[in-house]
Amino acid sequence: MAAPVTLPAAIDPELASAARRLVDRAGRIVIFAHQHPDPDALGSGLGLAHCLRALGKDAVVASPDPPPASYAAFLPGLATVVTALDGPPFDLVVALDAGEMTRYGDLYFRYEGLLKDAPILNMDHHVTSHGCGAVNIIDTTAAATAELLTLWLAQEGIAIATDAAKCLLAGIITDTRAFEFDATTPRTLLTGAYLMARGAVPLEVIKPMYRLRSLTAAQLFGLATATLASDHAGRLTWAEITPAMWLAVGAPVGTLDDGIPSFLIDIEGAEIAIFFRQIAPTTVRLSIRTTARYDATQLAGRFGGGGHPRAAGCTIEADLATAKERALAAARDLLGA
Ligand SMILES: [Mn+2]
Repeated sequence: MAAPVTLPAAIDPELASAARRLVDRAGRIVIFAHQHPDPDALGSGLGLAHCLRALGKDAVVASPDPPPASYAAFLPGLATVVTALDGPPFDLVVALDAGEMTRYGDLYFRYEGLLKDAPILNMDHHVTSHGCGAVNIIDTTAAATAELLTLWLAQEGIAIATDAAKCLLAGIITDTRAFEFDATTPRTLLTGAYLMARGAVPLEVIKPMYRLRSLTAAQLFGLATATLASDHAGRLTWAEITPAMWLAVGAPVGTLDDGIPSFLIDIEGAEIAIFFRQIAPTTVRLSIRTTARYDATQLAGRFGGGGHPRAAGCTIEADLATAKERALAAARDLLGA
């Protein structure tokens, strides 16, 4: 038998107990996942719902937007997530993975009649979070809301059964890209271990999220990456996709081409990578990736785009040859400077 995993009491005990009191007093609980819900919001929500139902509570997860159906592969209970509320009034709202009520769309305001007597418990890990609850458990050192929620459940001695553990681990894995991002700490891994000890399996999340692609997407990947080119001794890499390639595999133009920009920047020696996506005769979208020495927003900014320092994008209204000529000249400028 594996050694038991023990989690630290990471949450201020008074805050943890205040949250516990809100839960103990409530019979009917609605858990909010933010708009365009990601697996952390949904996994945290469903994980908590599974635990609360085991305590005899009536718990439902609600999001203003329907969850992507593909997440059902690794989030047990996904089909129970609702986008509308009804029935008797709720006596607790738990808002997860965002610290402003506006990030939950119009859920709160649309159902104010059902929610007006329900206090709000907010748990989140975003640096921008101010807290939107009567009790706010905000920890920006947590890699995921699911990490923070697991710590709270463990600290309060609330049992996490297998389905809950699977949902919570999915939140941690997706917010860290399988423990790859800087936000991952020893505590994140310990929390993952705690959930694995309760039956969650990392591969069940990692494969569908990051590795599995449809045959059509794989064929498209082959066509696009066959255009791979480079110069500046491999420091600049690029590839392109055209409407003809989408047509050749029978996919709608502009779809199924995820993952190619990261493929281009992961080539050894690459410092700037550009993926040219021609979606119309004179419309070319660029996905730019860079390594730490270069700022992707600087390059995207030259063409009116933006994004993050390592990943940015822009659109050039020109034919593909012209768009490539202009963007590659700008990239060479940056590399030569
Ligand atoms: Mn999150």
